[in-house]
Amino acid sequence: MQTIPDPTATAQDVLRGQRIELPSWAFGNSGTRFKVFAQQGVPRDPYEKIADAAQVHRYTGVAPTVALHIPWDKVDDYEHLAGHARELGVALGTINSNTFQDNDYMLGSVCHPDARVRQKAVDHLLECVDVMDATGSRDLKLWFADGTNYPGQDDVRARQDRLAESLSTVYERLGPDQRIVLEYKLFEPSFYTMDVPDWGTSLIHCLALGPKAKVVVDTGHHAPGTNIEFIVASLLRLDKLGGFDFNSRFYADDDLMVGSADPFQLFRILHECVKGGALDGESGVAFMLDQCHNIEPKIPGQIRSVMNVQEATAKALLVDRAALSAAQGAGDVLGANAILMDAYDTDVRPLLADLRRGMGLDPDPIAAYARSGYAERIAEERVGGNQAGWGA
Ligand code: RM4
Ligand code: MN
Repeated sequence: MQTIPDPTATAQDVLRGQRIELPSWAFGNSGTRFKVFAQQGVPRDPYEKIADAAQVHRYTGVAPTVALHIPWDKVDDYEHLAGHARELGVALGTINSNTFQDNDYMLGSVCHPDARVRQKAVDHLLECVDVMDATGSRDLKLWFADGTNYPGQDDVRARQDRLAESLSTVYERLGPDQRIVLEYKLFEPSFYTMDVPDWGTSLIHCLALGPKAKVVVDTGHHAPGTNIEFIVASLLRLDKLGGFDFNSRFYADDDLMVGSADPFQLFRILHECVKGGALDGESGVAFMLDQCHNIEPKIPGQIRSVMNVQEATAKALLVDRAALSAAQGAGDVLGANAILMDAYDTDVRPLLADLRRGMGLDPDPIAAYARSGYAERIAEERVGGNQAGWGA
């Protein structure tokens, strides 16, 4: 007898294997340029950030790695930090470079007109690769604040040449299993030109570098109304999607909880991921969060974000793809749209609760975390010292 695959069971299999990386900076204090509201129990060093991240993994089961930001997470001994992570059941993930918080970088870093500053920026990126060697990280995530504020301020084309040269020096230094993932951002902090403003520019540089360079799509880094799923489909088609920095935006680079403003957009992105094989372990597509929790508590904020990605993924996995492509092939516009919407309109919370039970987890991660008393414990224990914050 022929067995018909159960779509729910298939979705659960994929969801069980999904991996979502957490940003260390999500656990520190953050805010806007108007005010940073300090919260109780916030980590004071990278060790405590990792301990908090491990809580998110403990209740979701799908977030076993933590991305570091250098120098915010600078420590003397990265192997020791990696050991600490291991003891807590997690591992260190992507290394994020930072060439935007030094006075020397006022006119840029790797694109700066002065060769001395460019060298300083490149040296920092090379140091990040040294960190990757120590932590066993695969990815170096590059985001450059470089750009100009005024027409004529610098030669925009020469800046591209400097960027290409700097990137290729770093690329040459990568080990065989290490990668550069290059992020783009439309505007801010530069307002006339950003040197890597869009996926086309990132892709141009990644193609020139070679197979170990891929594009990162930060969902908050586009103009309003940009069709991000189109970008995702195009990059997957070329095997050039390195990963995501997930977050949510209303206006600009808001860095709010992924899927909160527009869960439908997140679903559409994940639908392209499912079709493009991005959820297969070997795809190399990294699903990372890049968020800050300015007014909500941080650990539950991360748990909620992981759950939002899981919900969008579950819905994307429930799309009846055979029916969809039949409807598309037949030119059935309304039918095809209805098939997609059927999946989106499915309440996947029971499916995910069931998945969690099967993984030996509480079906309600937020409630389980709240019951654990961890928040109260860290508020009591973490007194004295300097709380970590965005930029430290
Ligand atoms: C940037 C960019 C990077 C992130 C920093 C904190 O806007 O999104 O990915 O590392 O912010
Ligand atoms: Mn980002």
